[in-house]
Amino acid sequence: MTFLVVEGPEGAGKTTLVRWLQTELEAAGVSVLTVREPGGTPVAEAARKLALKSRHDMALGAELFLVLAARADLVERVIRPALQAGQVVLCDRFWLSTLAYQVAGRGLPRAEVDAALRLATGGLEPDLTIVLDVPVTVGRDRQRTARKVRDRFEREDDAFHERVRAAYRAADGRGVVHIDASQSKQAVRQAAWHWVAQTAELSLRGVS
Ligand code: Z5A
Repeated sequence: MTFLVVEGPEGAGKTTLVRWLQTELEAAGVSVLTVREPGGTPVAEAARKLALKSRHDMALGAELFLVLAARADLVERVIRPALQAGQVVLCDRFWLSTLAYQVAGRGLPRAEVDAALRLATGGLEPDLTIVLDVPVTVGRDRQRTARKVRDRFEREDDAFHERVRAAYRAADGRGVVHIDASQSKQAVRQAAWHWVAQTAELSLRGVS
């Protein structure tokens, strides 16, 4: 059982990479479950809709608890059962997103958010977190080209997105690796596969 996460600011190429990794892992005979946050259960999808699309102003704590409610439901009802069944779980965003957006971006206090995160996840930690890094302007341009409809976060100013990016760039700890995602898709895939293959292999052999 291996829990893999892809993280990074808007337009970094997370979804593109997650789709490619799923295809490659399946081609290698690995049973993969792919999810994206916030979302993945009826309750989490309802929370996502409010957190991303609500037209009403909301308290910062309300936004935090929406993303954490989504995570708690996804972890308990989908991620843990899949890991226990021996699947590899591939997740588009996880707890680093909360530290980047709600702590660095919104300014909520780290210690309290850490405690809430532990409660929401039951302490579940990814085996590997790939952090994709792109300059804010590059991410924006990619989204514009992809004609993505902007959500509450994407409508924030550059200063907000620079804080988010800086938090990602500063992220470290167990299983966290960084990839320069302003490179070609091919180069990003190659770098990511190096880490994924290493992590999945170790785990499959029962070493990690
Ligand atoms: N949020 C939060 O606040 N707190 C939390 O705890 C969590 C989430 C979990 C979810 O957004 C929002 O929820 C997020 C933070 C908040 N909002 N923001 N910002 P989402 O799921 O709707 O969207 P996203 O995660 O930000 O995805 P994105 O902006 O669509 O970006 P992406 O997935 O990283 O990029 P992509 O869709 O793979 O690629 C975008 C385009 O770039 C596409 O046309 C690709 O073909 C192209 N691309 C990808 N890679 C490359 C390379 N290497 N070169 C050139 N072009 C590329």
